[in-house]
Amino acid sequence: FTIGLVTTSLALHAPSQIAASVKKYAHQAGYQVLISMIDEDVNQSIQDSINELKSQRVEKVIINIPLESAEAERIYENNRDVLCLFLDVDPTSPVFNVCFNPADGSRASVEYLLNLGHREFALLAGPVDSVSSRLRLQSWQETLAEKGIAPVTVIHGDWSAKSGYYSALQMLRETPQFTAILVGNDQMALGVISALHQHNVAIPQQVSIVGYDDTYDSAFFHPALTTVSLDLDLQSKEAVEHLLAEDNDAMPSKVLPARLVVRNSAS
Ligand code: IPT
Repeated sequence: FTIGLVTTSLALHAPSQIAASVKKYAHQAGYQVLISMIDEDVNQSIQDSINELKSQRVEKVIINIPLESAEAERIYENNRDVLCLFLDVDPTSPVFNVCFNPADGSRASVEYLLNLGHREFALLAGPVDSVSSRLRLQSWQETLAEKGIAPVTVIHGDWSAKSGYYSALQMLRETPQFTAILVGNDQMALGVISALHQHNVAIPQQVSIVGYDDTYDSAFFHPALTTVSLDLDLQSKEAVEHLLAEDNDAMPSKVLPARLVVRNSAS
């Protein structure tokens, strides 16, 4: 018994945590996991990966690649002979998915900073072509707009710590009036923290930072990161359970909550 996992880069912390948890829960259910990692050239290579898995008799596949709903539907339509479950689509998409609510955690983080008195926000989002990145950014912006606040700057990174580092340097150079930075994931927040330390900007006394993911390392950043927590282990568990269910109609798509975890990087 084998299930497939088609995943984005495992150099990223969240997808690698998901892969580890998918393996764990699949093994518990008596299944092996074949992992196919793709990075670029997304559309073509997702189909290549699925074909590769099909040729190894895999009939159930978890897809952790950011996909707009139309793309995910196309993949579903072109692969009726395998059961595909998506982990990184808009949860309202009609395809079979187990995803996080993109709005609740984003909203909670903005409201937390507003209640602390912040009004000058810099936004560091993930890549433009990631659906999760887009939805997180959108709900930050909506929550700020409800209070009549326009962000000081909006920059896109690529999820890596390196991009967080260079984005923070750009913010300090071009729009240094911000008092808080909302960051689209914890790896970029790590880079932001490094840049601010280097420029002797005190966190959280001068600038507050809120991340997103709460991967295993985030509590050990300096300062410990206040962040939106995604229970990636739970997402993986639910995904395996949904995929292996006897009756998939009785186990429809599921939306998981995200919540703010308060540590020391915002005040
Ligand atoms: C999402 C992470 O939040 C982000 O940090 C990045 O690793 C991204 O994955 C890679 O695609 S989690 C995903 C299940 C929405």
